Amino acid sequence: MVVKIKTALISVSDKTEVVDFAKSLSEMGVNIISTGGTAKKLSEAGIEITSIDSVTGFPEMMDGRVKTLHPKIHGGLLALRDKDSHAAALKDHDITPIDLVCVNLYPFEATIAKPDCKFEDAVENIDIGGPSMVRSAAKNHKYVSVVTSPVQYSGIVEEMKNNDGGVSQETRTDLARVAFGLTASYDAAISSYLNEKSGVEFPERVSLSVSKETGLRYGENPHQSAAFYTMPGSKEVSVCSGELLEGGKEISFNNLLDTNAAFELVKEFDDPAAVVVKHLNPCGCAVDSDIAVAYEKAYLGDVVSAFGGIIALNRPVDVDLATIIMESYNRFGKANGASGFFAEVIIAPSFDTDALEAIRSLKAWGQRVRLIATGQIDRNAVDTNEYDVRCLVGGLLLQKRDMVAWEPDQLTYPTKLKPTEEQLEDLRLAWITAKHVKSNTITLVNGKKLVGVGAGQMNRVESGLIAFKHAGEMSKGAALGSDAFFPFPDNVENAAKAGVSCIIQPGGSKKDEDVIAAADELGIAMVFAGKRHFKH
Ligand code: 93A
Repeated sequence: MVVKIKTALISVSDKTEVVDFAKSLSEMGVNIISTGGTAKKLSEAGIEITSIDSVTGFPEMMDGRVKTLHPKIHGGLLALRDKDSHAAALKDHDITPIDLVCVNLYPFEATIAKPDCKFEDAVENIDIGGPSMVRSAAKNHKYVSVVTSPVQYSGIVEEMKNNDGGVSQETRTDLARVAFGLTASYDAAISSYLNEKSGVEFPERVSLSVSKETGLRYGENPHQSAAFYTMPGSKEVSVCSGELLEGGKEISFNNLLDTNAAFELVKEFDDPAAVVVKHLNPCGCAVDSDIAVAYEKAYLGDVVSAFGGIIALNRPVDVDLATIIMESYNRFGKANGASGFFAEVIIAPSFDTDALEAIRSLKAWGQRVRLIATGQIDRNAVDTNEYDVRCLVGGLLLQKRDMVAWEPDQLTYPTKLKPTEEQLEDLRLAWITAKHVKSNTITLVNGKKLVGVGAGQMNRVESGLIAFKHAGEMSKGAALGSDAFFPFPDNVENAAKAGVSCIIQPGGSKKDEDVIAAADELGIAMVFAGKRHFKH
C-alpha cells in the first residue's frame, strides 16, 4: 500500500540538508510539524511549519527534555488508520495522524568522544523523545515512514515525486528495519558508556554499537558473504580509522584482518619500524633510526613470504621510501620469475604526493595494492576499554585487549650470563613480535631484525625448529623470544645448537630450574618477562 504523506514531523540534531528536504516536502503540500531548533532553521529558510507546542498544547519544557513526548504525537504515530477504535480515538482526542517522521538523535557518541566530556553533558545528550518517535513510527511502519539519516532524504523525495506524494510499503518496511538498528546501537553506546563509568568490565548484557563501513566482496573464502563494521567512537588510530586511498583494488576481508595485525605490531614502536605480515603473522619486523633501513631489514627477513604480504610502517612514506619498497619487490620478484612488486596493502601514517604518484604509476596499482593512510600514530590515545571479541558457534568470548608489551621493570635475570645492552635490544624486539604471532610462538631477532618465526605450531619445540631453519646462519648470536614458558629444557638445547645467544620467555614453569640450568650450561643469557602472550 502506498501512503500519501500529508503530515510530517521533523526534529533533527544534525541539520545537514534538512532545509532542502523540508522544502521538497512542503512543495508537495505536506504539513510540517517541527521542534524548537529545527523549526527555527526551517522558518528562517522560508518554509511554513507548525510548531510542536501548538500541536501538543504544551510548551517545550525542562531545557527541551520534554518536547515531543505527548499523546498528540505518539497517538498520531501509533494509530492503526484502518482500525475503527483507533480512528475513533484520533477523532475523540483531536489527534492528527503523522505519516512521516524525520528524526536524527542527539549526538551521544560524538559527545562522549570529546576528551573533556563531562558526565552531565553525556547524560544530557541521551535522546529520549527522538528514539521514542523513531520506535513508534517504526512499529507502525504499516502506515508511517521513519527517516533517520540525511542519506535517505533524496530517495524519499524521489519516490514521493514519482508516486503522487506517496511512499510504498516496501520502503516503509526498509526504513523501519534501519530505524530499529539505529535505536539499538544508540542504546548500546549509552549502556557501554555507563558500564565503563561504573567500572563494570563484563556486564549482564553486551550490545555492540558498530556501523557498517562497507560490504565486502566475500569473507575469508569466496563462498562466505561478509561486511566490514567499525566502532564509531573509537579514539585510537587503527586500520578502521584509516583512510583507504582512492584508486587501489577493493579491500578484502583477509586484507583487513592482516592489515590490522601488521599495524597493531608496528604501533608498538616509538622508533621508526616496519612490519611485513602474511596470513596474520609477521614474517618481517625491524626497528632502525631510519625508516627506509627498517623497511629493508623487515623485508629481507623473509622475502618469499613478503610476496603478497601487508606492509605496515609507523612513519610517513616519502618518494624515496616508496621507491625502496617497490624496488625491493622487483629485485626479488623478478629473480624468481614473478612480475615484481606485489604487496596487498601498505599502511602508514601518510603518503607524500610524489610517493603516491610513484606507486600509482606501477602496473600493480589498481590491480593489487591498496594504500591506507592512518594519520599520525598517538601511542597515548588507546581504547583500553575495547573488547577483544572471539566468536564461538552459539556464543562469544570477550576479553580485554592485551595492552602489555615491553615492561623493563618486570624483567628478571635468572641465569649466570646477563644480556648485554645490544642483546637486550634484540630481546625486546623478539618479545614484542612474539606477542603478535599465533601461539605456539618462537621468534628470532638478530641486529634489530626479525630473522625467524615459528608460528601456530601445536608444540613449542616444533615452532623453534621452524624458526631456526628459517633463520639459518642468522640464528648465530640471535635473541630468541617465546610467548609462553618452556615446560622442558628441550627448546633451550635446540636454541644452543642453532647458536642462539640469549632468550626471553615468561618463566613460571615447574621445570624452570632445569631450564635455567640448561641455559647456564650452554652459555645462554636468559630473561624472564614475568607475563605471557598467548595468541590463540
Ligand atoms: O530531550 S529529548 O529527549 N525530549 C524530547 O521530547 C525530544 N523530542 C525530540 N529530545 C527530543 N527530541 C530531539 O531533539 C530529536 O531527536 C532531535 O535530535 C532534537 C531536535 O531538537 P531541535 O529541533 O530543538 O534542534
